Amino acid sequence: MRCYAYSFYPYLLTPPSTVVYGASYHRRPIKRHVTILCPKMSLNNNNNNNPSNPNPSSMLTSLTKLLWGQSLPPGLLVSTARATWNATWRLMMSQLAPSDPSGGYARPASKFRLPQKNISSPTGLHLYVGLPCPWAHRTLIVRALKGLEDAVPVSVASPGQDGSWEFKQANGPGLSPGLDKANRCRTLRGVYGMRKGGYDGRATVPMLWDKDSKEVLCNESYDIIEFFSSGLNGLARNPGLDLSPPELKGKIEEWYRVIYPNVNNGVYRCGFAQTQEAYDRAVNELFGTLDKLEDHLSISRYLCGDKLTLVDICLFTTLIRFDVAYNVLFKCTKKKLCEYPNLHAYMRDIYQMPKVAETCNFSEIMDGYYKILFPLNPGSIRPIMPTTSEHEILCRPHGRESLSAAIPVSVK
Ligand SMILES: N[C@@H](CCC(=O)N[C@@H](CS)C(=O)NCC(=O)O)C(=O)O
Repeated sequence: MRCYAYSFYPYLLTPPSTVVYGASYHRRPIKRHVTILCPKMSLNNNNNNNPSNPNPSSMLTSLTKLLWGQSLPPGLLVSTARATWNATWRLMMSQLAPSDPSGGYARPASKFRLPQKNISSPTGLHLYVGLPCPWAHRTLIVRALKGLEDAVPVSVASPGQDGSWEFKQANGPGLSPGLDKANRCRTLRGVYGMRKGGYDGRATVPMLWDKDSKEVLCNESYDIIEFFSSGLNGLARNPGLDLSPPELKGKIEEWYRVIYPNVNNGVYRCGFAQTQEAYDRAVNELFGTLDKLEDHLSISRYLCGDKLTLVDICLFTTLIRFDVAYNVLFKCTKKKLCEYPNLHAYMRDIYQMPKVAETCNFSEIMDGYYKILFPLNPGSIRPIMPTTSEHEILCRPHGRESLSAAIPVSVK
């Protein structure tokens, strides 16, 4: 069976209407509800006496009588609606987020990895991203910091109603959703499908495409940022910036082994958990790790000392989404990020680096999470932006310049 970590089919999106009514959990007289919600369904409104010619409104009246008349007590109605909704929710979640037997989110592995490949002529590269996605965001930041905008053009997809990536909007200014500039496809799935041999797996962003060979080079964000950081120096406007210097490689890997499962994927493990136990495990590991990071960042400007590295960028793209999306939608509620002074200042430090703020599009992030992940937010209501994530606040002095890495720090 095909697994979707994000997109799922629209035919599952409309729960039975009984669920909508069943949401009236408060116990008011049932008849009043019926009259208010749909006056035409009034119990005394049956003018059709011919049983051989049932009209839809009399059928509705009978159904209404059955469901909301004396024959179905409210308790039973609520438990029926609950069971129906629960089953529908489980079905939708199984398509949205594959899980292990304990109900924990099991992220599918990326299919196209870079290290095995030999990129002979890096002149036909094209990057596909979506602005809500934290994994794609990593690649945009490294591309910007290294000055690879001309060497690696980008197409920005937006999530369609079923969550799959599309190119349906006219190109706007700067980094905004637009058309597919490399292949003129309407969907990202269409681009993946152009490779020799086709493709029927998950069409995810980020994806690095080779226009010359018409091949997906890579769809794993960490491989792409490593490649952008050190594999394209001949084309980069800022080749001197090394985000993965040899002497820090060990530390970078150590930190990544901590932050990937507990923070980057950890927030998804909270949001996509399908049992209480799986959620409890994920949320404890997430906040346990944030607490450790908060301590560590009180004495170290960046994770590996006084130099920004790839692992900081990986942490940043999760932190910047924390209060606007994960805290609410993924139930990462123990604390907001703004309650961690060091983590918040560290995030501001990176946000204020040249060209980083332009890669953060909060409106796209909020739409991408609240309006697309239907099973987590069936009403699609987008909450108000928290003030602590506004640009002016993120531009406030971070005061981290004075921190030095003189004190030896270990990853635990
Ligand atoms: N391991 C991948 C994860 C990428 C990923 O899950 N991207 C999501 C968006 S945040 C996606 O494109 N999902 C579409 C789908 O699963 O159909 C990476 O780090 O690049």
